Amino acid sequence: MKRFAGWLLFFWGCICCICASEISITDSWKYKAENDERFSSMDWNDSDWVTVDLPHTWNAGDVIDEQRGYRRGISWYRKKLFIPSEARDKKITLRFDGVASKADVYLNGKLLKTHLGAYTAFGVDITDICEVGKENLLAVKVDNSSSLGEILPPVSGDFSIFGGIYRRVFLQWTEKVHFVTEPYAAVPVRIQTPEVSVSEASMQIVAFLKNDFTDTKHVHVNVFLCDEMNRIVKEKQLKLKLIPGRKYPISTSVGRIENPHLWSPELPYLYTVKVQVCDAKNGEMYQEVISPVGFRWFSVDKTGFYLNGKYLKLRGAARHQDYAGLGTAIPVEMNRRDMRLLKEMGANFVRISHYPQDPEIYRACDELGLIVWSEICVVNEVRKNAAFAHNCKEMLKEMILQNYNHPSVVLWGAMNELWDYHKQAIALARELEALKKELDPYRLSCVAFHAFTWEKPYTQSSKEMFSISDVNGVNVYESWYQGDSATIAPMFDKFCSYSTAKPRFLSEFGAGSDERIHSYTPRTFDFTPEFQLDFNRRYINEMEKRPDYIGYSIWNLVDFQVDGRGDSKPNLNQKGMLTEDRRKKEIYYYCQARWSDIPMIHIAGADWTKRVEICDDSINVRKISVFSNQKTVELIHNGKSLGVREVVNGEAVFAVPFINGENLLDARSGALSDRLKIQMKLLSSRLTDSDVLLDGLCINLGQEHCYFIDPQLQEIWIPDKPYTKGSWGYMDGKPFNSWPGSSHDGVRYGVGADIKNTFLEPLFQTFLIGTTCYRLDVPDGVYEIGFYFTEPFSKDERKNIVRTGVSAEGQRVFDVSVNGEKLIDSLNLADSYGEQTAVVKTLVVNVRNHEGLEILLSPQKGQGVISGLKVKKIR
Ligand code: GCB
Repeated sequence: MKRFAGWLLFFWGCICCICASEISITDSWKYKAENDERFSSMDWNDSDWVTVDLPHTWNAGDVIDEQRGYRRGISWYRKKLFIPSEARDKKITLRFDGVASKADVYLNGKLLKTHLGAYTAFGVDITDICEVGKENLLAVKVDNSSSLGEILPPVSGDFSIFGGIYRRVFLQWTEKVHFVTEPYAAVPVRIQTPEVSVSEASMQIVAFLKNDFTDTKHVHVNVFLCDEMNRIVKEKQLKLKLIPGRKYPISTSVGRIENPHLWSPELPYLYTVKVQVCDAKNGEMYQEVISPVGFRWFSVDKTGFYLNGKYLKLRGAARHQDYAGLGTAIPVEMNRRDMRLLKEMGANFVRISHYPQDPEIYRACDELGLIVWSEICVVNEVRKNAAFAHNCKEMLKEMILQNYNHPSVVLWGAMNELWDYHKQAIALARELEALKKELDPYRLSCVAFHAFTWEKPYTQSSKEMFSISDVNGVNVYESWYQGDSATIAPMFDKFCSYSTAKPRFLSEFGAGSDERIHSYTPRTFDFTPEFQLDFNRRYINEMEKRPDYIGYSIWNLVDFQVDGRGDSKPNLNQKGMLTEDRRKKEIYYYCQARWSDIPMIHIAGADWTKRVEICDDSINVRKISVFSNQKTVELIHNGKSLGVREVVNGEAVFAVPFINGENLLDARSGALSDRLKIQMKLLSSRLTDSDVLLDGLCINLGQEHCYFIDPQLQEIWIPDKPYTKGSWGYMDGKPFNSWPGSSHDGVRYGVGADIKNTFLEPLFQTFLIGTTCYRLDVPDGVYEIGFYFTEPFSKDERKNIVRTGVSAEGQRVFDVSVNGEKLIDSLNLADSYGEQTAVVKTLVVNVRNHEGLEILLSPQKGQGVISGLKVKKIR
């Protein structure tokens, strides 16, 4: 025990240091992707197990990598755990910040805890089992099987559940007089700020103290509230007599704090509360708890959200927690970085969804000034059994009690998009609501509804669901999964007519994008960043006009992995404003221009700097947006000013006369500037013009309005067109580029399938179907022709013979000939290569007598399909 040196400010620094009694145990774990109950035993030989460091998930590459599959099941971890002698005679605990989804924790062969739930922390008391000053054997059985969904949320969801010990683990010890954190790994001391105004605030602390010594202890509990300069603002002392084995509730306030510095997104002022428990006789300190505290008050009604008495429109995004290549096992700093990126975008809000996330996220929100909606993962469905309801409640308790002290947290959520408001679902919603209010009466409760469910006939059950929480969120995807730009605003109105009594929040809206696909005429579900911008622009414009929605949150800050999702990058939800490896998409800059006060300027198109376009003129006029939060911007193109334009809603649009070759764009506003170099290759539509075919003409068949960039070869695949004389195109058949009826009830990009053997899905997912003749009026010479094929439909899909153009037996067989010569005989893509597999065939053809290139796909069974053509003149 260390001696408590008194109340002097001078000693703060020392006190913080002496209280370090926590070790992060991240290195040298042994891992095995198998299940055998004997793995818990101390003498099991794990020398042939893989050595891993935490955080770790066994699914890091699974979801994205088509070879591996998404393993859901049981794995074991083992760790030799040395407990330092400093921990002798102390209360010793292990804290797991997150294990997905079920953990059985054994120490020295004994099962000490089973924890259910992938997204909340838990503690394991090892005091009586562990051997201090020695090595102990920690073994953890981890399970992320889908069957857990029967009793544990989420039953299902549009995100992958990465198995593993994917957050940090700590070995902690305290004196035997200590604050109680179990059973929910709660904050040791709860801080409440029930009354806050500009002139004064109150603060109370609520905790339980326990004496695990065998004799009675007299203690002083010293509470200090310090400002940012570490000056004591308030202090208080309690005197307690602690009988062994009992839990003592503490609830005390520190008196009125005059003229408090308020916490807000503009100025997230944080005080520090220090609570020390010291022996009354000798001043020795048993435990010190340090926690940030922010003073703010908020209220909400149908006119909006008010923070510290001022109207504040909540603007931000939701966040999933995985990262490219790492899955959910990300270094803790990456959590903070995500929040910083969100803040730098000008957001004041984050929906931590659909589950509680790393403690660092909440800390970062406190410090950066982001208002938090945090929810547990009751997504889509509620199982009707008692265990499910119990586990939901446990999870809610953990989320609230672990994150109680964060001033950033304003809204507690429990449910997202239930499909069916059955009796048990409504009962659970009510119970969770009551629990939220019981545990934390100072915050708002919220729920997110799905358009499909509330659009169903307005039944008594939906009426009930709308009446439960303080704030009703709605997830709207008009003009993405369904509807179009004209149905967005009516949908918002409609929700108002359903949720009449409660404040409303647009809790989700979003469109996917892929930096490899671009268009000047973006359309729903084409995955172009241009459509993502168009979509978000419409929603944001609408939301900014509507005080009846207290806020709006874009889905999602980041692209995230979803096993089985068939977008242009399979197994990924691409609605992020950042890519999965956190590169900024154009939409990020757009929001920054609209939301942030920090001066910025950005020329849109940074991910589209290499362009190939058909243009029979020497100048190709294209619109370019400049995003800025300044009043006006000037754009200079190859040294010539295109004028100064007013910035409207974060954007000024210029018509840029692109020339063949390099186009240097220079945007300026006062001292701000941004530069972008766009390499534009203008192709003549007349194939007789000399250079059209020298670098190769890459045509993305089936695609009508998008350009696709192969990031490795830097080839630009241009959209296709019907044939015109002197040029190229399909003579018959039809382009297939979108398809209603995906697993997400919307349209897909082409077939929306994970095409094996390639990363260039957008090239293979769209195709020509039923085409028998494709013509290119090329001049005489020797040509290399690349044919890009795939059987685009799965076996099941081919049962629909009309839609998929197969024969009555589900077959597709065709010949390919060029200029009358059969070069590929009886091509049966599904049988020879497997369905949805990329096949590239390259042939060399000599064109003579001005015959051009005539490619025939002659069907034997069903209709021919072809996804791409690359034609290059080699001689
Ligand atoms: C939703 C869900 C979310 C999905 C999103 C989408 O409504 O709440 O989990 O990821 O739609 O992108 O489809």
